[in-house]
Amino acid sequence: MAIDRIDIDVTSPGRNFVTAVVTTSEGITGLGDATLNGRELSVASYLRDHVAPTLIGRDESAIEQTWQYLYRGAYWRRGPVTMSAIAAIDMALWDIAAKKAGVPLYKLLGGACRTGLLSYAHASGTTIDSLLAAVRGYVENGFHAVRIQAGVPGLGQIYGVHDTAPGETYEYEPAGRLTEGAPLRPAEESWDTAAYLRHLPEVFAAVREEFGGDLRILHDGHHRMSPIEAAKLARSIEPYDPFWLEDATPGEDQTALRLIRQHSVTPLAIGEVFNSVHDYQVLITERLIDYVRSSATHAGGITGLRQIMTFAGVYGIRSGFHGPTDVSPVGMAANLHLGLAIHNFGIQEYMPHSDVTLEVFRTSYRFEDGLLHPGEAPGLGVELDREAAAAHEYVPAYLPVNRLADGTVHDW
Ligand code: GCO
Ligand code: MG
Repeated sequence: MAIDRIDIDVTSPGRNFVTAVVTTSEGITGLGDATLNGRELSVASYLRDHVAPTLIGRDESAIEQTWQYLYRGAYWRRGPVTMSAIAAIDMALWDIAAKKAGVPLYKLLGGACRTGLLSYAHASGTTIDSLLAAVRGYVENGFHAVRIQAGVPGLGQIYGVHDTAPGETYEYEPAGRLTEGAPLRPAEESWDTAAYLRHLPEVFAAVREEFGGDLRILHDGHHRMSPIEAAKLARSIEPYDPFWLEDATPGEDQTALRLIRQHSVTPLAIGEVFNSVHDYQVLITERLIDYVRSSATHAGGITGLRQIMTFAGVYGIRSGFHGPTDVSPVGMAANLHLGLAIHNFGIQEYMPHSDVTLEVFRTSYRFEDGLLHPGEAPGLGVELDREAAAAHEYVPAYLPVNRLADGTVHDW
């Protein structure tokens, strides 16, 4: 058996997704997610123009070798575009291998280490009251862990904040779709770190007081703080027992986390923008983090993410895989199968996709009593309705740009 055909599908059911569809000479099809938010077409071209033609006729069961061939063979290593492209092929080959074996993928990865995956939802509100209402909705829906993001007095629209009616899940979508005829530019948001640092401990205090000690409370700093600001925040929220503080500082400076660690015992999570095990070298060996935030989609697929988790496991560091709506249902399924099969699973982010997305990508994963499970369908357990997908054409969409009050561009 060999790889016979590779199609790269770009579709936009509510938001953009890039999917590699790999078909073998026996007619088995595997799917891989290659969605890179705001830069989708560059990965599609990387796959179509530079990867797919080199793989036709190769043994589809040589998954590790294909990964190394694409990684080492390109000479130019790492980077989000390359690693998302490798991820898509890798996931598709794992999907094929598990379909051939007739088992859900987690069984090929070593089998289930647990009955389900503890998951966290995104609760947010422009005010503390609306945030509390959103948290309540998730708790009533069975979540034991909730990420909290709140509006900051004096600032307008900021990352991750939106009011929802109680019980309603919010399909968080920071990438703004550009309307025809309008200039092809990202939206702009404003930021003030001092105001945020003053406000957040109050937000944590309110949620902890309202929901008691059992609820796991998470927060995403979204790369906005300097190391000393992050240390100050990590220390100021410590009394409220946070489950984690995510992306406190921009991810590319691994040594920044040393400073946060010197001042606080708040658990730290980082890595959604990383794409290889090398990005974690200092963080893992110096025990500067507690959770790995990568997803299979952006970190070289199941093979790449498994490398990271094996390395992290040596240091007792656990997973907290990235699961926003810009990781497609295929990428989400890959995260779930790996999460079920590794010993050092921690928690899984869960932002449900919209109904229109789920009409195009039919999933078999399920959520019950706060736990996600990848399901028992062979392979990844996701089907792509290619006809339905073709009806949703790509729409340019970009993540916002952040500015300080004086116009300086700040990390978003
Ligand atoms: C998260 C992330 C996302 C990112 C998005 C960018 O923790 O889920 O920060 O919300 O902003 O994935 O594409
Ligand atoms: Mg994040």
